[in-house]
Amino acid sequence: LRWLTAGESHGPALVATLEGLPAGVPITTDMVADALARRRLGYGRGARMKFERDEVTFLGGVRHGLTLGSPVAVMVGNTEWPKWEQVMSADPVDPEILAGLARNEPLTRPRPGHADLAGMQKYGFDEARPILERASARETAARVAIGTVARSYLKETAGIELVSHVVELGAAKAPAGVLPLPSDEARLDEDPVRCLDADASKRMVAEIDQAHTDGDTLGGVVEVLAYDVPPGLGSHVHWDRRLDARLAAALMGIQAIKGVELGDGFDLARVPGSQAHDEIEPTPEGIRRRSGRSGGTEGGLSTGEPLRVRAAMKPIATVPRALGTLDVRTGEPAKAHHQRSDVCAVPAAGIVAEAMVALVLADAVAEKFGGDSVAETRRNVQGYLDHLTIR
Ligand code: EPS
Repeated sequence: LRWLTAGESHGPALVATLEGLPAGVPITTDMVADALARRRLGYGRGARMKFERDEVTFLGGVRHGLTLGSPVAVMVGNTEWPKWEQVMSADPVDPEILAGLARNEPLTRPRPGHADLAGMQKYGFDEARPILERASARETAARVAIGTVARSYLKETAGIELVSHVVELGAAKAPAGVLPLPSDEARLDEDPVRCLDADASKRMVAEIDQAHTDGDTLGGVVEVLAYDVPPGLGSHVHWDRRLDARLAAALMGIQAIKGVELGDGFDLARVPGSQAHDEIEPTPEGIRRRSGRSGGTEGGLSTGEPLRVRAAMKPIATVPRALGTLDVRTGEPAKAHHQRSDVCAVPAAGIVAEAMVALVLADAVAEKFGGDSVAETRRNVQGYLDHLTIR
């Protein structure tokens, strides 16, 4: 698969293209709109999530609710655009008009933790707008849009289903070992922080309320699970073919993610080998692992057990209680600019992480099983599973 996104946070739209999926994947505008609506949920999101809408339009690759096998192009329109038409205009705008716009005030006090400063240095800008517009996590809407197509492909061809939940938010933690199933999705989406445990959810909401009062922001940890992943996706033969490496890169590529774990991840480094691995046993239903510590990959290959990956999100960098920085115009110490921000976007990060895991798995399924129609890919998956010599 190949995919790309383009678009700025306050531009007219985000666009994404996805190439390499077969014909016949069910996808509709409503399916993408529903996924985008899930991304906007979550207690602690900022004002923009309330007044802005995501408008979905397929521009190519889909006809009558099914992919055509041609590149899929989708546009997520930004209803805020009329307010930004001059500030973010692609064509030159009369400098006098721009000078009169408060929105166009140069952002010369870079926020610590955002791409602002290093981006200005690298691309030679004297203010942060041209950097933060693209660095913004608004771009994840485009990923969720194509992630929805990838997800439909996984379900149709291999029966793979995904679910995510929030396992930590600030200092509040969900109890370990409680894993949601895909059928828990509606229940998770109803929870203000997308946490399975009601008591932990209350503590997470309280953490967000406290951070809001304190003029602060919070991060957390999300976990994505994928069920019915066949054994043998990815490969042990080379570093960049390892499924775990591809998942780690994809999740680390989400704005504000600072850590990724496969299965029990860092905890595995703290226990002896006898407690770190998943013992294998033959059962009447086939080969099983007795535990899921590895997160469903061994040696860079999927094992056939549920896949489990975690991503740690740092707190939002636009901190209301503004952090120390400099004003690049004067070189003098200053407070970082802040207009508005989310207190916490961890629940939304779970939805984005699902999209990234779906894209990585779709890539791995397409690579292993090929096929130009959903029916052909499905036959290939079934043929592989039917002819596994060890199972
Ligand atoms: C973002 C900052 C906020 C968020 C935005 C991501 O936007 P603004 O600076 O306009 O208030 O609302 O997220 C989205 C718009 C979105 O759709 O997720 C940032 O700096 O990353």
